[in-house]
Amino acid sequence: MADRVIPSTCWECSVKCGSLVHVRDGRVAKITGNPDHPHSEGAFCVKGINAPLAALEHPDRPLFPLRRAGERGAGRWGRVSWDEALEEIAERLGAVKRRYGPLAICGAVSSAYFSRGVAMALLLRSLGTPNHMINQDLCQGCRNTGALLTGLGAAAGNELKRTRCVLVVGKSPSESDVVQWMHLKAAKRRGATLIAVDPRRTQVARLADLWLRVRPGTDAALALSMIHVLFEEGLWDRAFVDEWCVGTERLRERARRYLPGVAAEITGLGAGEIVEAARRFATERPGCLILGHGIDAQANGVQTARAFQCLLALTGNVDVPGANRMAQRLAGFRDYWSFIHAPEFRLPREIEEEIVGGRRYPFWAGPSGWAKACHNPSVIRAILTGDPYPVRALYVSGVNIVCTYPGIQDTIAALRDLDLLVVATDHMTPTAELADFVLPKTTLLEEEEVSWEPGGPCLSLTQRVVPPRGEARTDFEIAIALRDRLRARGLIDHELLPWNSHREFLEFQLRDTGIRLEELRERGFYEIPLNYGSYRAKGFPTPSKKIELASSLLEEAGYDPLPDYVPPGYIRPGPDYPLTLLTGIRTMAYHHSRFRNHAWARQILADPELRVHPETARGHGIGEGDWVWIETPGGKGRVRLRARLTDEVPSDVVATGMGWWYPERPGFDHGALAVNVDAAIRYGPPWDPISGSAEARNIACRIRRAEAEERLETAETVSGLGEPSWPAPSEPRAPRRAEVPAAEAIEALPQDG
Ligand SMILES: Nc1nc2c(c(=O)[nH]1)N[C@H]1C(S)=C(S)[C@@H](COP(=O)(O)OP(=O)(O)OC[C@H]3O[C@@H](n4cnc5c(=O)[nH]c(N)nc54)[C@H](O)[C@@H]3O)O[C@H]1N2
Ligand SMILES: Nc1nc2c(c(=O)[nH]1)N[C@H]1C(S)=C(S)[C@@H](COP(=O)(O)OP(=O)(O)OC[C@H]3O[C@@H](n4cnc5c(=O)[nH]c(N)nc54)[C@H](O)[C@@H]3O)O[C@H]1N2
Ligand code: SF4
Ligand SMILES: [Mo]
Repeated sequence: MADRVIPSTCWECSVKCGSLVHVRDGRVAKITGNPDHPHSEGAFCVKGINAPLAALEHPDRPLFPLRRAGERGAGRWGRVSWDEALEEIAERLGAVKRRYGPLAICGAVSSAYFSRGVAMALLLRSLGTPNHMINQDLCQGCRNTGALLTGLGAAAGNELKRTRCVLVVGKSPSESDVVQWMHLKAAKRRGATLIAVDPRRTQVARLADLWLRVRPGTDAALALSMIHVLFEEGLWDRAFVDEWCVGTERLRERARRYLPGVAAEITGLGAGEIVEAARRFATERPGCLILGHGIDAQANGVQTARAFQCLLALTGNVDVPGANRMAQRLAGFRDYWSFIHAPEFRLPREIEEEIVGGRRYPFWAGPSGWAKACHNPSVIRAILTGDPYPVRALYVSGVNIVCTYPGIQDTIAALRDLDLLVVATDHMTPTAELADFVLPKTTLLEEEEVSWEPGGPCLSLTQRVVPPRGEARTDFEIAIALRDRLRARGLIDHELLPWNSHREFLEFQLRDTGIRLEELRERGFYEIPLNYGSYRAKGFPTPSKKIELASSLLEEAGYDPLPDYVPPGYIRPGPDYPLTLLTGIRTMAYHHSRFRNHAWARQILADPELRVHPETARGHGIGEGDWVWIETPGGKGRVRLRARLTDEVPSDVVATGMGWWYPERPGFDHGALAVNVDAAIRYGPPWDPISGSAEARNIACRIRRAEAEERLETAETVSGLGEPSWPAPSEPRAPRRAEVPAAEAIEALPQDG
C-alpha cells in the first residue's frame, strides 16, 4: 500500500491542533503537526505525538462489550455481544423509566463539543429526560456564563498575532494550550506587552513585562480597581462605550469602592502595579484579554469573569484586528451548541424545567440556561438521597467522573447505589470499574469528526485512519443502536436523535454550509474568512443588544447586576488550614485523568506533585520528593502527593494537578482514593450563586509529611460513603425571568473541557 500523509485534527485535548498522520504500509508510522492548519499553524505536543497510537494499540483496551459478573467494582467481567448488551441495557432503562419516570435517567459526558456530547444529550432527550452532566461547571462555566450575561463572548484566537498587549489572567498556556503559547512567545518577540495575573510564577509570568502575583480568588478586586483607574484617568474608550455599552455610570460607581489602595490590600499587590497594569492595557492598543481556568470553578467565578469582560469592553478592544473578536462562524454549520439550543432538538419546556439544578441555577441548567445540563453536585446528591427526585440510571461516556469530580468518596457511593451504570470508554478507568456494562469505544485514529475552531477560524476534519479494533464503536453508533432497542420497547417519547449513522450526522452538521465532507478531506480543514465588526449589524446578544456592564438579566432575576468582589470561601476556615491549595495545574503529558496507562506519559511524570515553597517545606520538615499528606476542611479523605520544592508558588500557597490514579494498582479505584486530589476536596458549597460552580481550585488546606507506615486509603478502607457531604441546594431562587440569548453568541466562547 502506498505511503500517505492524511491531514486530520488532534482531539487528545481541547486545543484541537491540525495534525498530519503518516501512514506507511497500511500502519500509522507517526503523527506530526500540520503547519498549514489555520488554527494551530504547526503547533503540536507530546500528547498528540504519542497518545493516539498508544491508545489505539493499548494491550488492556476493552475491545468487546463487558457485563459485570461479580459485585460492583470486583473486577469480574463476562464478555457479551453488542446485541446482548444493548438489549439488556434497553430493558433495564425501561424498568427505571417505568418505576421512577424518565427523569431518573441521567448521563455524563465530557468534551461535550465532540459529537459524543450531541449523541448523549439527544439520546437522553429522546427518552424524555433533560438530565445530563457536563464538565463545564468545573471548567469554563463561570467565564462563559459571565460572557453571555455581559454579551461579550469574544476570544483572542489568533488575533494574538496582531496584538500589542495581552492581559493573561489565571491561564498557563505553556502547560495547557500550545497554540496560545506559541502566539504569546511570538508576540513578545515582536515587542508586544505581556501582563500576567497569577499567584504562581508560570512560564507566562516569567515572560511577562508585568507579573501581578495576585492572592488566589481575589481577581475581581483587581479588575474592578483597573476599571476604576480607567474611569479616573479618562483612559476608557468613550466612543465605543457610549455607543455599545449600557450601565457605564453604575459600573463607575461600583468600581469606586476599589481604589488601588483598597484593592492592593485585598489582592496582595502593590497599588502602583495595579495602576500600571490598567494604564498599559488601556493605552497599548490593540490588546487582547485571555481568561483562564484560574478564575473559574470558584464561588465568585461569574462576577469575576464579568469584571474582566467589563474591563475589556471599556478599553474598546472588541472585534477589531489585534483585539478579542466575536465568533467567526461559518453560516449553517451546526456544532454541539446549535443542537443543545435549537428548538427542534429540545424537550417541552415543562420537562426542561425539571432538570436537576434548573430552578436554583436558571442561567446554567434550566430551559433558558447556557449549559442546559445538570448541576452536577446536586445529581450526586439526588442519587444518594432521592432529593429532589430519584436518579437511578446513569450513562457515562467520555468522562472519568470518579477521578475528575471533586468528592471521589461521594461519587463512588453514588455510582454503587445506582440501579444501572453504563460506561462507554476506551480504557478501564475507575469509573468503568463500577459499571454494570462497559461498552468499547473507538479511539481518535478510528474516528471521524467535523469541528468548528473559532481561534483559526476554520472547520477542521478528524479522519478515520484505521478501522476500529475489535468491536469498538463510536458514541454516535452506540447511541443510535441503543435508540433502536428503546424504540422497539416503546420507550422513545421524542424523536430527537433522527440519524441512522455517524456519517449521516456529520453530513447533517455540514448540510447548510454548502461544503461537503469530501471537500474537507484533501487539506483537513476549511478556512473561514475573517470578518470583523459583525456586531455593528446585529448588536450584542443581550436584551439591550449592547454590552451590559450592568446585566439586565441578573437584575431581573434578583442578583447583583454589577460585578463585585466576594471573598473566597477558603479564607474562612482559619488557623487549622493555613495554606491555600491550587488544584488542576496542567502538565503537558496528561489530559486530566488520561494517559496514566501510557508508558510514554508515566516516564515524563511518574507521580502526582505538590509544589511547595522551600521555606514552607522546611517549616514542615518536608524535603524534595517526600510524600506529603494534604487535607482540606470539606474533604472526606486525605491524599498523598510528592513534594516538589519550588519558589514558583508563594509560601502560603501549594499547587497540584488533578486526575491521578495508577491503572496497575489493585482495587476498583486503582489508587485514586490515595493520590487523587479530588479525594481530598468536596463538590459541595460554596457554589457560585449564578452558575452553581463549586470551589474546586482554591481551597484552604494543611500539609504534613507522610511517614512510610501510614496507611493509604483504598477501595476496601474508604469511609464516609453513603452520605453526601453537602446539604441540598436551599430554596430555588425562582427568578422572574432568566432568558439567555441566542445560540450564535454561545458559540463564540472558549471550548475547553
Ligand atoms: N496538557 C494539558 N492541557 C490541557 C488540559 C490538560 O489536562 N492537560 N486540560 C484542558 C482543559 S479541559 C482545560 S479547562 C484547560 C485549563 O487550562 P488553564 O486555563 O491554563 O488552567 P490551568 O492550567 O489550571 O492554569 C490555571 C492558572 O491559574 C492560576 N490560578 C489559580 N488560582 C488562581 C486565582 O485565583 N487567580 C488567578 N489569577 N490565577 C489563578 C494557576 O496558578 C495556573 O497557573 O486546559 C486544557 N489543556
Ligand atoms: N480538583 C479539580 N478537579 C477538576 C479540575 C481541576 O482543575 N481541579 N478540572 C476540571 C476540568 S476543567 C475538566 S474539563 C474535567 C475533566 O474531566 P474528564 O473529562 O473526566 O477528564 P478525562 O480524564 O479527560 O476523561 C475523559 C475520559 O473519556 C475517555 N474518552 C476519551 N475520548 C473518548 C471518546 O471519544 N469517547 C468516549 N466515550 N470516551 C472517551 C477517556 O478515556 C477518559 O476516560 O476535570 C475537572 N476536575
Ligand atoms: S495540544 Fe497536544 S493533545 Fe492538544 S490537540 Fe494539540 S497536539 Fe493534540
Ligand atoms: Mo476543562
